[in-house]
Amino acid sequence: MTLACIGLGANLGDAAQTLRDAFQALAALPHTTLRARSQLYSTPAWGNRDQPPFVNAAAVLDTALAAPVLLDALLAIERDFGRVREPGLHWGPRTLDLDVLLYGEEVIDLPQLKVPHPYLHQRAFALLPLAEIAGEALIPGHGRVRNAAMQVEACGIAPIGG
Ligand code: PH2
Ligand code: MG
Ligand code: MG
Repeated sequence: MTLACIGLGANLGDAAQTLRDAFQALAALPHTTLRARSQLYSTPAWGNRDQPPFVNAAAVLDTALAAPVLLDALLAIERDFGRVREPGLHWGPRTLDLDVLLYGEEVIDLPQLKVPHPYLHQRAFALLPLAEIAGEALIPGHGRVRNAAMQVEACGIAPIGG
């Protein structure tokens, strides 16, 4: 079993309700236990700023699924929640985004999956929720989640409850 940290995000439709439902979908994954879930956070859009603010959160899973299998399961959940990927639109709005942020302390470099998530250590919208439930987790090459969370600019990010 491996502790995998998942980032959740949404900024289309009822994003907060989508994330609550997505936690349940994560808990229902085969060979997987949902160990912890963060509060929901309202976050300004990062990267492509010309889009609505996001709701973000994080989950810790204890899973026997290999990382690529876990990724496929997350993409299937995204599709179940109505995510349509627009070719060529990077960092655009989405009904649900589920990212593998950490997979134990493994470094994974596959075409479809890079772990740790390449931008995790720069992204307050991912680090703040994760620090709430997995502050001690190690981001290979970047130290502990808690320390990384204290070093990023967290302007405009606010917890909005469960
Ligand atoms: N996801 C992105 C790009 N920008 N900004 C916020 N606040 N939250 C996100 O989840 C997010 C983003 C691409 O995955
Ligand atoms: Mg993402
Ligand atoms: Mg994604």
